[in-house]
Amino acid sequence: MKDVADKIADVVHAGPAGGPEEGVPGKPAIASPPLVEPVHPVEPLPPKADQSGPETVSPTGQPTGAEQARMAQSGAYLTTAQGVRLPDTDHSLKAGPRGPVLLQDHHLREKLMHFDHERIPERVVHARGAAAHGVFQSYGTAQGVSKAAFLAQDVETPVFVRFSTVLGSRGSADTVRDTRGFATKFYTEEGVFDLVGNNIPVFFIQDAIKFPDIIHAGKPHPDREIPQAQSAHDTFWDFVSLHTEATHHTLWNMSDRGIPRSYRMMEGFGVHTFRLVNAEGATTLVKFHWKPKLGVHSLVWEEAQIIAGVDPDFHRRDLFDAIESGAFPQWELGIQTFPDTADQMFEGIDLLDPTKIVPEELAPVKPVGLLTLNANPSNFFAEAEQVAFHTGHLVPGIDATDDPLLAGRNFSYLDTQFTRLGGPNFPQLPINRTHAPVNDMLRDGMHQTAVHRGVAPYKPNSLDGGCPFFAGADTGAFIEVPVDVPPGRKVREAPASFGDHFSQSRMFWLSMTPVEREHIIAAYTFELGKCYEQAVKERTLAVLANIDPELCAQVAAGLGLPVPAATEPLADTRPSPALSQVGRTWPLDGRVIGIVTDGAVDMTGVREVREAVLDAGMVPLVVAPAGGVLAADGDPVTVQRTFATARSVEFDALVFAGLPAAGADAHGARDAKAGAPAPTVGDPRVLALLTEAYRHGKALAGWGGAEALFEAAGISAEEPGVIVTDDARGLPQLLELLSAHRVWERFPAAM
Ligand code: HDE
Repeated sequence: MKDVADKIADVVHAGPAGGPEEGVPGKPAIASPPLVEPVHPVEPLPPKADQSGPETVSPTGQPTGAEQARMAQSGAYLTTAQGVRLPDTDHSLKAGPRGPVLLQDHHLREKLMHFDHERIPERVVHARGAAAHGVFQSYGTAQGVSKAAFLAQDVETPVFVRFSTVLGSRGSADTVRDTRGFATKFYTEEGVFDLVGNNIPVFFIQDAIKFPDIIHAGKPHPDREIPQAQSAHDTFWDFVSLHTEATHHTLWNMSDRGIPRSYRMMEGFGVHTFRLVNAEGATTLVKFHWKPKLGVHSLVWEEAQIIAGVDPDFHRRDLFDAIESGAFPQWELGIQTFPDTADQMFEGIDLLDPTKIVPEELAPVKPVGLLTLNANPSNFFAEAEQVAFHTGHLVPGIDATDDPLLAGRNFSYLDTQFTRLGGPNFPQLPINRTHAPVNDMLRDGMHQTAVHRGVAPYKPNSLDGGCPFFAGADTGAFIEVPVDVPPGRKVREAPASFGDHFSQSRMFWLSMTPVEREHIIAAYTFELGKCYEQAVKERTLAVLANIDPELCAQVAAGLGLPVPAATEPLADTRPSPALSQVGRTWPLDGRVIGIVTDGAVDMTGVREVREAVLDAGMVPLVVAPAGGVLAADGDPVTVQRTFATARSVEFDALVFAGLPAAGADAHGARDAKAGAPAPTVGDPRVLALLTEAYRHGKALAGWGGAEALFEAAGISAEEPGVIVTDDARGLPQLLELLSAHRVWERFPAAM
């Protein structure tokens, strides 16, 4: 593990302060281009890793693999799009150096034309995201319930996963309070299967027809187009307080689940109930879960807000750095299975209602395979931006149910790709292309890149020898499972069971630990505190009264409003402990430890802590008054953050490594190399690091002047989560604290 963590430390930077290690490891240094190109360059060598294999085309006539890569970029000369070599791209063609630009400059015209069209519409929802390639290794444990080939024993399937926020635009911050998307494309041997899920297991609406309403309400106000990527505004709360089926999802958003610590530490859920079909044709209803190996962890709200300013790309960077360094994030895919009964209910829970979960205590999640993300996109646009997910991309063995939300999604996702990707041929884009042979008889259309062969793209035909042929009835997809369709009349109505909007909201609330409840209360108080409309706040309080009187009373107190009475009897429901994120311990891989030093007093201690952090699979970042390399007494120690560039939110714990004790020369001491003021109890930036980390429930350790520093910040060395030792030996205790994610006893000091 040490190697991996060491690499993360390097990737996680070098950073702005970086010394000689600055830059992205793994990437060869790019030499500055010569100012004057040689007049007669030698004939370029083939690209370094020559991927040109035998020329291959897919069954649809598209180039694949190496051939495809060659089409993107080849040769060492700059050319036009037509492949004509260019001697100059810095000057437009003019009638004399000061003369007018000439219309005949095709290179100028082509260059600007292409640039002007570089953007495609961003996704109408989930516009902001990050993605990675990986592999799914199946355990074979789902074989009994699904005949899907990728779920058979020990099958390895390439995957591409895109994580996202929902409301913000493409350039918005990562750490906003929002639901997160968790969409996975499985390139199975039987075709593409997309599992397009979220990090919250329920949805705001039960019927797809309400999707534009909830999204219009959550997006910025139409007149001012603010706020960006926020739910803390009137239109959102107006809608969810009137449309109470949104209560359960909104409560999850207001919980710590709305501000994940990392994409690597999020659960994922398919949300809807799907139907599995096994080789014998027997059906089982199922809910999909992704369980992160690193556990489920969140930021605290103040941390999330600060990060949105100091590092808006926090989640994107975290995912990229982890993968780049070899700390590959992993999730187990799990399934909850239910008998496929005529009523599609389980223990009184309507399986077709996407605002409901089935508690894990009632239906355990059985692991069926392991997802490992092991490669970053090599081109963000081509992959993360152009990937097109669709709930209708199903393979034999997995089928949709009559969940009305899922039905609407199956209809909607094709539509969005026409606008976003410019036509019906988006499945031909490399990232969307199936790894199974394609012979689809779909032809022509905008951006057709395949050169189809044959003369008879219709069935039946004799001119192409009847080709392509049908799959056997038991192997093909979209063979409808012969389930009964309930008889009924055409109505615009929902079943009565969909009318229960509060019982599971109450279950969620009751399942939270006290500290998680505090966070929920603070979140509602903050969000509603940002609203202007009194009626909206009052109506939301009335909704909260139907979840829990304490929740309602506390939020009302925060808003300075009277506590309304519940309009419905409180649901008699039992908690589901599996919903809480607090109380368990988790692996520490990839956690980031800040080691704050003055660069002079105890460099041996700094080295020891750094080593121990690496040994534990975590990432040590040395924080010093100025950048560079500290080498006062032996092996050099690279500074990754300076007091100017460090902010507590980047760290999971802080170690104050032998800083000068109080009373030492507070501002006069100088770092030997950089000549910067040494950190002492007096440095306000060190105090800010400390007090923020304390408020956010982070473990703190130190020796030397640490105790004095803690005291100056009003933090007693006796408190939980504070470790003061004589030297660098406090680390084992620190690791124990970290495995619980935060020092939970310290709340409600921070929210
Ligand atoms: Fe989506 N959703 N959605 N959604 N959704 C899109 O498709 C839509 C819903 C989810 O990383 C869009 O390609 C409707 C539930 C994710 O590319 C769009 C309805 C869940 C992503 C769309 C829903 C999701 C999307 C926008 C109600 C969780 C990002 C761009 C019927 C289970 C995928 C695009 C990515 C994206 C429509 C409801 C998850 C517009 C109409 C429920 C993770 O087609």
